[in-house]
Amino acid sequence: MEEAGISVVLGAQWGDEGKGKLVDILCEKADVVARCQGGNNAGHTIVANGVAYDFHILPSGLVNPSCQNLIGSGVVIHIPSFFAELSAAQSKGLNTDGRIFISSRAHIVLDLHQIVDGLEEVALGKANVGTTRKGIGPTYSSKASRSGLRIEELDLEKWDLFEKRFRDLVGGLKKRFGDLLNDYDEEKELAFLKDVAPKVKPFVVNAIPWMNEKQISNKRILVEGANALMLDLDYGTYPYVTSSNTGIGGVFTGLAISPFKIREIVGVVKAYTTRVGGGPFPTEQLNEIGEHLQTVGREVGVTTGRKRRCGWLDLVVLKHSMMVNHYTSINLTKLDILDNLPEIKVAIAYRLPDGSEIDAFPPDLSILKCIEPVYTTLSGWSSSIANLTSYDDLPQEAKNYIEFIERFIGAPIGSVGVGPARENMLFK
Ligand code: 2SA
Ligand code: GDP
Ligand code: MG
Repeated sequence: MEEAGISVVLGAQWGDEGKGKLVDILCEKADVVARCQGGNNAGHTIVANGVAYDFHILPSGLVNPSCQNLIGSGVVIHIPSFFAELSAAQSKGLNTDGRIFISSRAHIVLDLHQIVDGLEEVALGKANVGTTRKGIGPTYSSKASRSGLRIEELDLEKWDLFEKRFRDLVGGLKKRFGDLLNDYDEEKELAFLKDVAPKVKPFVVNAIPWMNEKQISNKRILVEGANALMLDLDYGTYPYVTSSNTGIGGVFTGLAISPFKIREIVGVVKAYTTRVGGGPFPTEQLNEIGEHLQTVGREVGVTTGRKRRCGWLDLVVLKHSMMVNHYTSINLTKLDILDNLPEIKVAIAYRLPDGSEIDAFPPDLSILKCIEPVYTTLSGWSSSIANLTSYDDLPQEAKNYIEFIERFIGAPIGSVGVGPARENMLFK
């Protein structure tokens, strides 16, 4: 991040790899941090100067006082949650004045969308997706069906039009869900939006000229991905995915940036695998290994408090992720969580029921259900690496693990996380 240009940080697995921590480190040298997709389904934990911050919709660049922060056009925003998070950040001592901007094209998540999210999960029988119930899928559905409401519409000067569009959207969903929406108070939500409209306005910018000006003036821009590639609407384990493009594609559709200004695409990879919610997870360990990773790694959802499912590192997943996102380097995180395992397994292929092996991640859920991972076993290091300050001091077994991953996926590992704090990052 020393030079001008754009750095992109993307989750390479099923999320919660530790993107927030890397963004926090990189944003020390950034002028702008931008979110391009997702909403407050994301959850980043940052531990800076002894204070732990949980960010959901706010870009992690708020932790750096000299950074400006953009919630981009591809993001969906639940306004009450935005203000609640903003005041929580302020109460922890962050000065947010004049440092946070919302694209006028970002879509509004209504309380109604959140109710519908729950209904789709339970009443319509999709419970096994295990969404965060933050209204993300229903809001992107409204957007794609052209009935969604954008932030720029929330304006008292054109209130009659907003009210009509709001009532059309609500009416459409009421037709679809009928009595299930009897408890939803349409008038209350509309009154809230009317009241909050003038409070939102100071944050709103036309993000196209805004971002272009930053690029023309050679600002250092950091794009903070939310969720991760295996939750991508097109390239993840569909339909067990979120409703946005979480890969490199979402960076371009969610922000007006030049592909030629991208200097680096950093893939964040957890040293093992976790997943929240339903869906395929070939290397999941429903045994004491999984429990060990869950407990030692404190694998609990930042947004919903759900226990994360845990398993071995899956290099088939990472190769797939690499082929979609083309990482220029990898940040390997939570290596310290593997400290006390005498042996560590990594999946290098999948075996089909007929005994043949595949090394490309299959799009077909019925195939994913019947494959068995093919593992290579590496030696553990059986010592604590949590207080190390130099890459060279890592035990040889840990270096072997890192180099095995590098060779397999064909991208250099530039940094390794050995603890949650800023200083627990070893640069190669
Ligand atoms: P949604 O709510 O429509 O985006 O859910 C669809 C699927 O995407 C998964 N998803 C996530 N997976 C991991 N982490 C996420 N963020 C939170 C965190 C999750 C939490 O940082 O811990 O607190 O539970 C996240 N957001 C969405 C989700 O589990 C569904 O499988
Ligand atoms: P994100 O959604 O990708 O930003 O990740 P989350 O914040 O949801 O989850 C990652 C968790 O791991 C957070 O609690 C971090 O504080 C923590 N963390 C990040 N890197 C490391 C690391 O290298 N070691 C350990 N032990 N914890 C880490
Ligand atoms: Mg997270």
